[in-house]
Amino acid sequence: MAGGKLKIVVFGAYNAGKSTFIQAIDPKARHVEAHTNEGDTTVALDYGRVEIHALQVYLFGTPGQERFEFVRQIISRGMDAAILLVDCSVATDEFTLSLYETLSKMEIPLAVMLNKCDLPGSCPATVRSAFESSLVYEICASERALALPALTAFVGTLAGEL
Ligand SMILES: Nc1nc2c(ncn2[C@@H]2O[C@H](COP(=O)(O)OP(=O)(O)O)[C@@H](O)[C@H]2O)c(=O)[nH]1
Ligand SMILES: [Mg+2]
Repeated sequence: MAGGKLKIVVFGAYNAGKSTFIQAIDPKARHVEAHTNEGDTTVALDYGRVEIHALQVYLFGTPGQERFEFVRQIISRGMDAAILLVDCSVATDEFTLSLYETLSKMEIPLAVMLNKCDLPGSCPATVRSAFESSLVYEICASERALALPALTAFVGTLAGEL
Protein backbone atom coordinates (compact mmCIF):
# COMPACT_ATOMS: atom_id res chain seq x y z
CA MET A 1 0.00 0.00 0.00
CA ALA A 2 3.02 2.29 0.09
CA GLY A 3 2.33 5.52 -1.75
CA GLY A 4 -1.38 4.76 -1.92
CA LYS A 5 -4.33 6.99 -1.29
CA LEU A 6 -7.22 6.52 1.05
CA LYS A 7 -10.48 8.42 1.03
CA ILE A 8 -12.14 8.42 4.44
CA VAL A 9 -15.49 10.12 4.92
CA VAL A 10 -16.48 11.40 8.36
CA PHE A 11 -20.17 11.16 9.28
CA GLY A 12 -22.05 12.25 12.37
CA ALA A 13 -24.85 14.41 13.65
CA TYR A 14 -24.58 18.17 13.84
CA ASN A 15 -22.27 19.07 16.76
CA ALA A 16 -20.70 15.61 16.99
CA GLY A 17 -17.26 17.11 16.40
CA LYS A 18 -16.60 16.34 12.72
CA SER A 19 -15.01 19.70 11.91
CA THR A 20 -13.01 19.65 15.15
CA PHE A 21 -11.70 16.16 14.38
CA ILE A 22 -10.57 16.99 10.84
CA GLN A 23 -9.02 20.26 12.01
CA ALA A 24 -7.12 18.45 14.78
CA ILE A 25 -5.78 15.86 12.36
CA ASP A 26 -4.81 18.47 9.76
CA PRO A 27 -4.28 22.01 11.06
CA LYS A 28 -4.41 23.17 7.43
CA ALA A 29 -7.82 21.58 6.88
CA ARG A 30 -10.42 23.51 4.90
CA HIS A 31 -13.81 24.30 6.33
CA VAL A 32 -16.41 25.47 3.81
CA GLU A 33 -19.86 26.74 4.67
CA ALA A 34 -22.61 27.31 2.14
CA HIS A 35 -25.63 29.31 3.18
CA THR A 36 -29.02 28.11 2.03
CA ASN A 37 -32.13 30.12 1.32
CA GLU A 38 -33.90 28.68 4.31
CA GLY A 39 -32.82 31.26 6.83
CA ASP A 40 -29.67 30.68 8.79
CA THR A 41 -29.08 27.06 7.76
CA THR A 42 -25.56 26.33 6.61
CA VAL A 43 -24.20 23.26 4.91
CA ALA A 44 -20.71 22.70 6.25
CA LEU A 45 -18.05 20.62 4.55
CA ASP A 46 -14.54 19.85 5.73
CA TYR A 47 -11.49 18.58 3.95
CA GLY A 48 -8.15 17.57 5.42
CA ARG A 49 -5.12 15.48 4.59
CA VAL A 50 -2.60 13.49 6.58
CA GLU A 51 0.04 10.88 5.86
CA ILE A 52 -0.27 7.65 7.85
CA HIS A 53 1.72 4.46 7.28
CA ALA A 54 3.02 5.97 3.99
CA LEU A 55 -0.56 6.44 2.80
CA GLN A 56 -2.07 9.78 1.80
CA VAL A 57 -5.26 9.89 3.82
CA TYR A 58 -7.94 12.29 2.56
CA LEU A 59 -10.61 13.16 5.11
CA PHE A 60 -13.97 14.53 4.03
CA GLY A 61 -16.49 15.85 6.56
CA THR A 62 -20.18 15.58 5.67
CA PRO A 63 -23.04 17.86 6.68
CA GLY A 64 -24.80 16.69 9.86
CA GLN A 65 -28.32 17.77 8.99
CA GLU A 66 -30.62 14.92 8.15
CA ARG A 67 -32.05 16.42 4.98
CA PHE A 68 -28.68 16.81 3.29
CA GLU A 69 -28.58 13.13 2.47
CA PHE A 70 -27.91 13.95 -1.19
CA VAL A 71 -24.75 15.87 -0.20
CA ARG A 72 -23.56 12.94 1.91
CA GLN A 73 -24.12 10.64 -1.05
CA ILE A 74 -22.07 12.84 -3.38
CA ILE A 75 -19.20 13.14 -0.88
CA SER A 76 -19.30 9.39 -0.22
CA ARG A 77 -18.57 8.39 -3.79
CA GLY A 78 -15.43 6.31 -3.99
CA MET A 79 -14.79 6.26 -0.25
CA ASP A 80 -12.49 3.54 1.04
CA ALA A 81 -13.63 3.72 4.65
CA ALA A 82 -16.00 5.62 6.92
CA ILE A 83 -15.83 7.12 10.38
CA LEU A 84 -18.95 7.78 12.42
CA LEU A 85 -18.39 10.41 15.09
CA VAL A 86 -20.68 10.16 18.10
CA ASP A 87 -20.94 12.72 20.89
CA CYS A 88 -20.90 10.50 23.97
CA SER A 89 -21.66 13.35 26.36
CA VAL A 90 -25.33 13.21 25.28
CA ALA A 91 -27.78 10.40 24.63
CA THR A 92 -27.34 8.99 21.12
CA ASP A 93 -29.97 10.42 18.78
CA GLU A 94 -32.02 8.59 16.15
CA PHE A 95 -30.19 10.22 13.30
CA THR A 96 -26.82 8.92 14.51
CA LEU A 97 -28.31 5.43 14.85
CA SER A 98 -29.75 5.61 11.33
CA LEU A 99 -26.37 6.72 9.95
CA TYR A 100 -24.84 3.74 11.75
CA GLU A 101 -27.37 1.37 10.23
CA THR A 102 -26.78 2.71 6.73
CA LEU A 103 -22.98 2.61 7.05
CA SER A 104 -22.99 -0.86 8.61
CA LYS A 105 -24.79 -2.23 5.57
CA MET A 106 -22.23 -0.81 3.17
CA GLU A 107 -19.32 -2.96 2.16
CA ILE A 108 -16.69 -0.63 3.51
CA PRO A 109 -14.68 -0.60 6.74
CA LEU A 110 -16.31 1.49 9.46
CA ALA A 111 -14.95 2.94 12.70
CA VAL A 112 -17.16 4.49 15.34
CA MET A 113 -15.38 7.22 17.28
CA LEU A 114 -16.95 8.15 20.57
CA ASN A 115 -16.11 11.81 20.96
CA LYS A 116 -16.00 14.35 23.78
CA CYS A 117 -14.72 11.73 26.23
CA ASP A 118 -13.06 14.59 28.13
CA LEU A 119 -16.38 16.04 29.24
CA PRO A 120 -17.36 15.14 32.81
CA GLY A 121 -20.84 14.07 31.67
CA SER A 122 -19.58 11.75 28.93
CA CYS A 123 -20.42 8.09 29.18
CA PRO A 124 -18.57 6.13 26.49
CA ALA A 125 -19.22 2.80 28.20
CA THR A 126 -23.00 3.21 27.87
CA VAL A 127 -23.00 4.78 24.41
CA ARG A 128 -20.69 2.06 23.13
CA SER A 129 -23.28 -0.70 23.52
CA ALA A 130 -25.21 0.55 20.46
CA PHE A 131 -22.16 0.08 18.25
CA GLU A 132 -20.86 -3.20 19.58
CA SER A 133 -20.50 -4.86 16.18
CA SER A 134 -17.97 -2.29 14.95
CA LEU A 135 -14.53 -1.02 15.72
CA VAL A 136 -14.99 1.58 18.44
CA TYR A 137 -12.46 4.18 19.57
CA GLU A 138 -12.84 6.64 22.42
CA ILE A 139 -11.45 10.02 21.49
CA CYS A 140 -11.34 13.69 22.24
CA ALA A 141 -11.42 15.39 18.83
CA SER A 142 -10.23 18.70 20.20
CA GLU A 143 -6.85 17.20 21.11
CA ARG A 144 -4.68 15.96 18.29
CA ALA A 145 -2.85 13.63 20.68
CA LEU A 146 -6.14 11.85 21.40
CA ALA A 147 -7.57 11.94 17.88
CA LEU A 148 -4.62 10.99 15.68
CA PRO A 149 -3.81 7.68 17.43
CA ALA A 150 -7.38 6.47 16.82
CA LEU A 151 -7.19 7.38 13.13
CA THR A 152 -3.75 5.78 12.86
CA ALA A 153 -5.05 2.58 14.47
CA PHE A 154 -8.05 2.50 12.13
CA VAL A 155 -5.90 3.06 9.03
CA GLY A 156 -3.67 0.24 10.31
CA THR A 157 -6.64 -2.15 10.29
CA LEU A 158 -7.39 -1.24 6.67
CA ALA A 159 -4.09 -2.59 5.38
CA GLY A 160 -5.43 -6.11 5.03
CA GLU A 161 -8.82 -5.07 3.66
CA LEU A 162 -7.90 -2.87 0.74
N1 LIG B 1 -15.11 19.15 25.16
C1 LIG B 1 -15.05 18.81 23.87
N2 LIG B 1 -15.68 19.56 22.97
C2 LIG B 1 -15.61 19.18 21.67
C3 LIG B 1 -14.88 18.05 21.25
N3 LIG B 1 -15.01 17.93 19.91
C4 LIG B 1 -15.78 18.95 19.51
N4 LIG B 1 -16.14 19.74 20.57
C5 LIG B 1 -16.98 20.94 20.54
O1 LIG B 1 -18.27 20.56 20.06
C6 LIG B 1 -18.82 21.57 19.25
C7 LIG B 1 -19.17 21.03 17.88
O2 LIG B 1 -18.00 20.64 17.19
P1 LIG B 1 -17.93 20.66 15.60
O3 LIG B 1 -16.59 20.13 15.24
O4 LIG B 1 -18.28 22.00 15.09
O5 LIG B 1 -19.08 19.63 15.24
P2 LIG B 1 -19.65 19.22 13.79
O6 LIG B 1 -20.98 19.89 13.66
O7 LIG B 1 -19.83 17.73 13.86
O8 LIG B 1 -18.67 19.64 12.75
C8 LIG B 1 -17.77 22.69 19.19
O9 LIG B 1 -18.09 23.65 20.15
C9 LIG B 1 -16.48 21.97 19.55
O10 LIG B 1 -15.55 22.82 20.15
C10 LIG B 1 -14.22 17.26 22.25
O11 LIG B 1 -13.57 16.24 22.00
N5 LIG B 1 -14.35 17.68 23.53
MG1 LIG C 1 -18.87 20.92 11.18
